[in-house]
Amino acid sequence: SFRSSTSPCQTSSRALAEAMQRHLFFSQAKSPSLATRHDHYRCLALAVRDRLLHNWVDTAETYTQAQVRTAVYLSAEYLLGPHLDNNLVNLGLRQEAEQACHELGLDLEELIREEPEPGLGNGGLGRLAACFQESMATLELPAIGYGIRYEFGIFRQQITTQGQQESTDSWLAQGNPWEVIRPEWSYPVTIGNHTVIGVAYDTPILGYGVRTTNTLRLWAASAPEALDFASFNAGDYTKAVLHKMQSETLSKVLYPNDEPEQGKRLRLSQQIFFVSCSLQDMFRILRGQGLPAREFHRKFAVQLNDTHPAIAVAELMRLLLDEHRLDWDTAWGVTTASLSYTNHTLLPEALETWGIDLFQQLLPRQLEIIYEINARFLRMARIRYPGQPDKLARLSLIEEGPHRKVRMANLAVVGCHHTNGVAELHSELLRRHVLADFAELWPDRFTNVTNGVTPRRWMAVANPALANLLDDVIGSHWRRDLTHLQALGKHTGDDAFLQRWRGVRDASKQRLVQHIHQTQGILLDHSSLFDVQVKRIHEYKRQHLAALHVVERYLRLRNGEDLPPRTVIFGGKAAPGYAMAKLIIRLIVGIAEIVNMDPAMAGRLRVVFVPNFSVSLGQLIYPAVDLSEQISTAGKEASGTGNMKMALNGALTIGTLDGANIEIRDQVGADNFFLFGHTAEQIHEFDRMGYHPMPWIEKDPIVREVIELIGSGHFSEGDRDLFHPLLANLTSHDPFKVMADIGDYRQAQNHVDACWQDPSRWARMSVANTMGCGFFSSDRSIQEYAERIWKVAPVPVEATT
Ligand code: 26Y
Repeated sequence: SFRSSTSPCQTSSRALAEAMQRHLFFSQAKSPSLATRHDHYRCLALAVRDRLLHNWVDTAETYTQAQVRTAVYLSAEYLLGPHLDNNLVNLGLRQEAEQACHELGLDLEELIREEPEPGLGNGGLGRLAACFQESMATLELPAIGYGIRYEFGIFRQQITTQGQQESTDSWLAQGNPWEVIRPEWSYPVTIGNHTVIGVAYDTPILGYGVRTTNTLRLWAASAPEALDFASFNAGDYTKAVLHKMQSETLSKVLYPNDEPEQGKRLRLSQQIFFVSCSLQDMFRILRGQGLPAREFHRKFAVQLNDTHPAIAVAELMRLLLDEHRLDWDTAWGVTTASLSYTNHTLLPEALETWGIDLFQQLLPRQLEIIYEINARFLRMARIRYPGQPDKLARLSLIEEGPHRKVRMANLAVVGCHHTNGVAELHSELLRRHVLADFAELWPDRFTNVTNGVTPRRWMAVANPALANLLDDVIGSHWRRDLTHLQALGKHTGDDAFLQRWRGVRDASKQRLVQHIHQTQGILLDHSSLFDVQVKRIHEYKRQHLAALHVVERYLRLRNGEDLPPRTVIFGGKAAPGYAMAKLIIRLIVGIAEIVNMDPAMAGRLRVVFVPNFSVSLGQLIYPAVDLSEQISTAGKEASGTGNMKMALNGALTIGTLDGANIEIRDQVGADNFFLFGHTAEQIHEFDRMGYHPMPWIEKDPIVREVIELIGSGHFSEGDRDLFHPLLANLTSHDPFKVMADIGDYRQAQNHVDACWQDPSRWARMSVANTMGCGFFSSDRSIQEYAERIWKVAPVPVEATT
């Protein structure tokens, strides 16, 4: 049969090498002498794709035959990272690929680096969606991910002396071997007086060690007509293609912000575009299985990744009412039984709202439905809370005032059967503050599902040396059940093991040293303590707190103090319009410049800003971290997931009692965690009583010296004005309480230095971190969603083709 060339018995390295050669000719249309490295990458990718197709097709077939209940993830972002290495690991083909490349005189690692990563997300929320897709497949859950196929993902960041420079990310420029276009599955979406067509592009999501290969279906926007012939014939060529261009703009680019911008027409259009296509696709699947629309909620459990897809509440109602002709009560029953909502932020200013005028223009029917949902909801709430207009005003889906707005979080809570936060503290604060009125009304709707990360990408792929060591010591089962890491407990007293542990960590650090040397020309000392903060740049994440501490160390070293050698590494993108975040980058770059030039700092202190932090760079950096900086103002970071990736790979955390840090500390033990800072409760009290940073600054001579030095232009070529906005903010308002925490942070850092001086103690603490992190697998998170919220069960995939 035509499939015989890719049957599983021929996945040997020889067969893989031959498949690559075949693809060079039949897919790339090249002779070996003309082949570029990218050609070779594509040949390998296509050969791997051939080998996963059976599983992918069998999975679809199984799901269709078995009429299974399906989890649907709706997310505006998927920060997938490169596919090749992950797919090799999940297929169990990593070694064969290495051998095949060797036989062809190629270097697998080099080919892996050729893949442009699909950066279809901003940060934590998008990466979580990607980890969740992989875990759902690994747990053999019938699942579909839906999103947007942005032609341009998150911008590329360059760092100059001027700070961050952005350029476009053309990840599709050389084609994408991992997607399959499905022109037969396309749907119209009407926005204002335009209709846009969404076309499906499917990407396989491979489970680890199972046949299950689920689908991530991303929508690309296209125009119903390529040309307006009336305009064309009249000679107006621009007008003839205008509508096509406008339509395609919809999936052109990812918004590079992780906080909402008011009133962006294109962003609201993107949301309805991908939500409507996805829901129409689900009705198509439902119909294919011979099920009526009123059974929608029995077939699908739909998770909303934050409020970006919350318009689904109104759009699902519209489809049920207008297209499928259900009555209101039946439609509402189906909608609320189908949808559930995850919140990812506590910052009240980050809750999405849309101006009524814009909504009316773009989505008049959906607005009408929202008004009706609100009227019925408030009628019920008025009976529950008679004579409490303030409460009703807070519950309302509409924010009143001169500019009325639709509150998407309220719409999501009202239209969903469950609302969850992403870490214990976050869920607690949601119930107590942000969504308190709703939690009082419907306590049973609120729950917590603590985030997790996939151990395949973040350990097996990113840290093969550690994976090998674990396999030797505790067996290989940790890849499927991360709680097996507990078994490391038996080996913490074993010196030979600890020696190997340190060897693994050292090798990861050397790998990073080599990369930074090659890309930035800075030579780092791998034996120094690697102190790392990589994440989006935000004031609440407090990169400036870490930067001020670096300046303090610089001063102390200049004063002759003897501190253990440190390398402080920063990385992360700032939203292009976020001036303060960009200024923080300039401060770090300015400090790095001075510190790294100063002969007195040689061998003692190095500061690096790694440009363009990404999933691929994360895979390189996380395994090399000794000290993980998780220093957000308590009560601001919903969860964090980088904190998990670092601890899992053996880093020790210096952190506040915020987000999942609290649970990490519980799991790894307080002795193995450097805690500092005020609690969320205390921070809340500051805000209630009126906070001022000045008293904290007055009693801290060191911080005064640090601020003065920065203000003197020492890190800005004598420019005393450059950092003024930052310093003025810290000394007058300090909204994120940097000054209240910096003294305690210093103490914790001193404790870090002391522990680092005892290498075997540090190694034991490092092992304790990996050992304790079994809980933070996204498999565990997904199991919780599946059992408690979705009621979706595993369906193993049989070989059918
Ligand atoms: C409204 C739009 C511009 C927007 C786009 C992206 C708003 C927010 C975001 C992204 C938010 C985000 O990444 N939140 C993070 O989610 C992670 C996964 O749950 C958490 O670990 C992390 O604490 C939280 O900041």
